[in-house]
Amino acid sequence: MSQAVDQDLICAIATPPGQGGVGVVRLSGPGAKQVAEAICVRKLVARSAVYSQFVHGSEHLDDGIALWFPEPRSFTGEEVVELQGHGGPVVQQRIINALCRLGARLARPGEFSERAFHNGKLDLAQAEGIADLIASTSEAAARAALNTLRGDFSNKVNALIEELTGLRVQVEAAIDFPDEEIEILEQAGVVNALDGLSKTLINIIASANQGRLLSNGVQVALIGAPNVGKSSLLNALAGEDAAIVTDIPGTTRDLLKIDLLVNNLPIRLIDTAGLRESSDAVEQQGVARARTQIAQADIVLLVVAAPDLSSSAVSVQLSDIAAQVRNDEYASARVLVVVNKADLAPPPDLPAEVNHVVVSALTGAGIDELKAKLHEFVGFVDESTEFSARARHVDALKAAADQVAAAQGALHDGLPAELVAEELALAQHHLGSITGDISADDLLGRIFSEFCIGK
Ligand SMILES: Nc1nc2c(ncn2[C@@H]2O[C@H](COP(=O)(O)OP(=O)(O)OP(=O)(O)O)[C@@H](O)[C@H]2O)c(=O)[nH]1
Ligand SMILES: [Mg+2]
Repeated sequence: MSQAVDQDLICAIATPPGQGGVGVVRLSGPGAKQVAEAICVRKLVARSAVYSQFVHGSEHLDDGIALWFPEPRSFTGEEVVELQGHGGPVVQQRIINALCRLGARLARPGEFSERAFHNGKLDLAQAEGIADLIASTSEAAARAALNTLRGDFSNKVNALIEELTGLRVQVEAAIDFPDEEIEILEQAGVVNALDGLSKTLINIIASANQGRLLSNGVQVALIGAPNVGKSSLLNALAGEDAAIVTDIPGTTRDLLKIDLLVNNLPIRLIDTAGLRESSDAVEQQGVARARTQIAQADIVLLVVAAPDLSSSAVSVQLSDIAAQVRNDEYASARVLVVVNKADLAPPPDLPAEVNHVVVSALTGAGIDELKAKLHEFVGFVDESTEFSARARHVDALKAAADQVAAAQGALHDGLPAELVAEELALAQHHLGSITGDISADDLLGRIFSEFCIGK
């Protein structure tokens, strides 16, 4: 790893804020033992629990256990001391203050993991696995994140990188023989190997996408005209009365976001103000906010009410929905039409291109089907996830697959081996960004800054 990293002594409270039986303060960097021994009344012993008073000057701060991990056998790869005391915010803050007076500084979010990464203890995907394990909201997500932390995902990526390296060597060797390049490459099995590589990539992309959905979920926005039952649907999906429901059009003004698990798929469900022209300044702002959600959501649930559809203007409304579905405004999101209030009127025949589901938020009819449709929509298959992943991993895998396809195309078209080698080098570059073999500092900074303090 080439990036410059701070190597000073850092400390942070590693346990969650608030009160708890035990609170852990973590110290990492040169002099960690020396500084910890300045507040412990006993000598520390490598990798052993030492029960001690924690004191600073004449002040008795706490009693607890000190654990010293000499470098490099520690989480960060540096000298680390963990002070396990009582889990109270003031007690722990006093220990932190003492450590800072003795020369440590407060760690930035994710700085321990970042150091572990730079010291080769973890690769980038594994470090992200830690964050996803901590943030996991279901057993399945925790299992998948643990697999990533243990290296399951990285091993697959590294195997691909190794294969690509071998292929590049063969392709580059053929560059010296311009007249026989294609024959040489075919004989060496490069064409077949690239086919195999591309199939493997497709499988890994599918697994990584499952992992991404399981760990990070999807944003789903409820959008539609006033009074169609958007808030009622949010309540029905959440199984609680989270949103205000009235028969007055324009009830919802602000966005209401709730996180829920729909059969293991984490969903952030967003209720929005009914879309209509309004002279009310507050409602106008609500409608503007609703529109921003259309742009940001992974899935838009376009809610309509069955009785409105069976009115005389039905055909106009249906084509209007179809037009909305095709509208550019919804382009990046996937739109699912939800025909609500099916208890009041028979559902209309929607045009085939309109992906829809018929429900009643009032009676609960069709809600399970809606949930299943959400899974189907994002291609999520519960129980099939091997490892956790993130959108950036899926993007990198897809970019690598595109380069491999370009290399296959170049070979097929008889283009010079230099070009094939170049495409393969780019594919390798994209894969390397997953594990952090090749990473820009700003990417690393962004990833680690999203970690919690003390991790
Ligand atoms: N019969 C019936 N009534 C429903 C159903 N869903 C919602 N309603 C009623 O429709 C009215 C409007 O419901 P809301 O959930 O507030 O509608 P909304 O789309 O959030 O409305 P705004 O926030 O004003 O945009 C309420 O009186 C609900 O009880 C349904 O499936 N069947
Ligand atoms: Mg509402």
